[in-house]
Amino acid sequence: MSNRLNVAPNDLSAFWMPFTSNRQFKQAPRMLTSAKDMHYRTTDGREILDGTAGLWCVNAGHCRPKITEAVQRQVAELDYAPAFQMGHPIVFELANRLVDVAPEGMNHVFFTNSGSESVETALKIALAYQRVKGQGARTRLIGRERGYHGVNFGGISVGGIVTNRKMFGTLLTGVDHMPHTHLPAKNAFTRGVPEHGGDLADELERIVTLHDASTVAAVIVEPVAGSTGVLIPPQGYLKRLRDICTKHGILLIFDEVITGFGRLGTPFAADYFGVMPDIITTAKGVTNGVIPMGAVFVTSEIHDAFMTGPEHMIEFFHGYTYSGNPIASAAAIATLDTYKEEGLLTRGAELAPYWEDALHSLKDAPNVIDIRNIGLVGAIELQPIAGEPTKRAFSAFVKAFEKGVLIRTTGDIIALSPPLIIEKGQIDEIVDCVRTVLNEVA
Ligand code: PXG
Repeated sequence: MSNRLNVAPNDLSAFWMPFTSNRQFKQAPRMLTSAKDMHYRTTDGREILDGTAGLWCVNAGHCRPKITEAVQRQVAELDYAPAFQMGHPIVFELANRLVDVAPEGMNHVFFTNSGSESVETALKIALAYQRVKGQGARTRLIGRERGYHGVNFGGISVGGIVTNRKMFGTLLTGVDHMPHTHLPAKNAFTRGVPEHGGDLADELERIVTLHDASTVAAVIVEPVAGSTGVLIPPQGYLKRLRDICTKHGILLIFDEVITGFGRLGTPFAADYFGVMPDIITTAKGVTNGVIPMGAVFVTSEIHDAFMTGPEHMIEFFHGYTYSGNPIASAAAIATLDTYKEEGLLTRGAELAPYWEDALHSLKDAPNVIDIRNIGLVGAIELQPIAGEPTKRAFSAFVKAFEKGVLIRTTGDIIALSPPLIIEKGQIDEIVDCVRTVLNEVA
């Protein structure tokens, strides 16, 4: 059996891989067989330094014993319990533990299985909330260009990534989009929060005026856009969005699927920016990526609005078979324990200056047209090869993997988001490798 895990399977065609160039991958597969702390191991026995925390989720590093043991214990004790009209103690404990680390006022949690489901759940809570408050005409949702909110229909409707939308019909109706905030001509090579572009929040006021506030339910944004290449909100931008939403009775949703659980050096991005939304979506880091789980946080104001009517009635017609699954819950509690014991929800703040200097040392590397950083997130934007967009960055990704470092690319942007346990020497290793591959793909 273990032997089988150490060789490449001889037929790769059955598995239709997600967000992957299937034909190219299957000609030269990159296979991972095990992991420990900051490293993966490949089928050919090489160690790969994880510069991306898996897909932005393995915040505490890989195969952490406490989490592994919690999952093993739980699967042997209570594997599954019905999620509707039944409960099990672990998920209630988890909800309390999550509320403790969440921003002030986020007092209730709805469980899902992924970031995409958290987004659908948040949008549905927002629409239903407006309706239970007697504001049933508020049915519009506002997202942002270049926003990524997962791959389900609500998420791609409010999302702003063209390739994720254009094949899939007319999507949700009643959705509008604010402009993105990426202004390289003004903000290139900014360290941390960019100076220019805060006034782009006023576009929300314009859109709300166009549709009339009485028709708008909610605005959803990633506080820091991740998938689209690490777009950091300009100074004052998020606060202005908050003020406009408050003024017009519109709910503000922060999609913290990436920024939640310590990525910016604070527990949540809402803490980092000092701006409180009404709803926060999370997933990924909630279980350290070990078992699928998402969690949507809401204020008491929102939760309590649903707790009316006859007590035998279901208050919110929504939920998943695996909402608050016992094994995912156990993984999440052990993950929160690990974060707490090792101070990981704030460790990014200590490392951020070193991370920032290391990344910006790449400024003079070939074809680098912008570098962005915040907390333990970074992006290096490359000049595309003329007529062959994405190719330069993808070649850099493949070469870095061959040299033993996992990076992530989107378009011609290299995105980095290592586990929060990274050491300074490993930051140097990632940056040195990126420098080497940028020379090779020049
Ligand atoms: N919202 C945000 C902000 C995300 O970043 C999702 C929702 C969807 O989560 P699920 O669990 O349904 O995938 C995400 C996911 C990348 C990358 O490399 C980013 C994500 C997923 C996979 C890859 O940028 N973000």
